[in-house]
Amino acid sequence: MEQSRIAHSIGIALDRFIKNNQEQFQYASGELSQLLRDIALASKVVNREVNKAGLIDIMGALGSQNSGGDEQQKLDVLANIRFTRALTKGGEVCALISEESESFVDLNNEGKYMIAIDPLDGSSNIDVNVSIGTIFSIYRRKSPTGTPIREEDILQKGSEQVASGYILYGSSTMLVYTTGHGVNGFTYEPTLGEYFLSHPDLKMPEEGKIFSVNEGPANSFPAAVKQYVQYCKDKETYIARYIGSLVADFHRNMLKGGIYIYPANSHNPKGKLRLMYECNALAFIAEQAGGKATDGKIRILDIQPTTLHQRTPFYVGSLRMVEKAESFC
Ligand code: AHM
Ligand code: MG
Repeated sequence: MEQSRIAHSIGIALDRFIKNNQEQFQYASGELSQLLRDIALASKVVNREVNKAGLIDIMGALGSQNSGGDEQQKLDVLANIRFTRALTKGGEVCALISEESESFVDLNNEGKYMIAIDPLDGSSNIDVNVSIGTIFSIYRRKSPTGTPIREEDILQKGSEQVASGYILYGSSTMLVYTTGHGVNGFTYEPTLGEYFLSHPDLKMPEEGKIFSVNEGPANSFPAAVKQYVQYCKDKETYIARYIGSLVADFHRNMLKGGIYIYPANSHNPKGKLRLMYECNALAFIAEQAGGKATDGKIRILDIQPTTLHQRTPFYVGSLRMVEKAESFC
């Protein structure tokens, strides 16, 4: 395997890391670097909102408004506004697709990149003080800049991502991303307002012991999934862990070794998770860290999307565990 040339000094600030490694980007024009900085900046604002989420009712009761004079809004809507604003101001993005918007948002015809984003994932955990996350995918547009956005710019396969990442708002806030040269994780230092490299060249253990699946709807899982889940339970060394926030479950499994599954069930015949702004980004990171992501049969990054909000069954995590799960399908 080609040796990664990315400089990995623990403690280096994100901005400097991006600058030092700019030549690693497929298109080293500096715009992708700026785009990553815009995302990091918006995430700091969202992090601030997430951290004071518990106070919103108290402040709301006092009739307070935020600094912009806006009414207090639900956190996921607020996060969508923060990221959209940051990406609009940056000017590098031609179009954005988001879990929060029905159709794509046309931002700037001169922009070279298309972004797919879930601004705040883990909706059931937002109001209860449990870890949540932001997930993003970056694509290069296919049509020439200056022309109207076309469907081919939007509906790209995951294998065409030029970068992807996530922000985990957990006991610490972390930003983890890849540009196709390995995966690096940065931890946020809130008093300095800066991300610092804490997890250089992240590798997912090839084997693991953790299986993460919501077994609530297990009665309506496909037979193969039922069998695989039973296989996991029969393995005495395996343990079950499920937060219900994709980023948090994925991140834990990436560090400790494990598999995350969201299969089809009777409520969600194609699974629950969205291909374009949940699964593709994490699939790219998993593969870059030595793991694997599939819908049970097809590599996630090879699925051709046909609609923005398309759902897919999702199996992601340690290579051997995902291979085993796939063998049941
Ligand atoms: P959301 O986009 O409404 O937040 O749904 C996605 C979330 C994932 O973060 C999580 O893994 C999954 O839904 C949990 O679903 P469930 O509550 O059905 O287990
Ligand atoms: Mg989501």
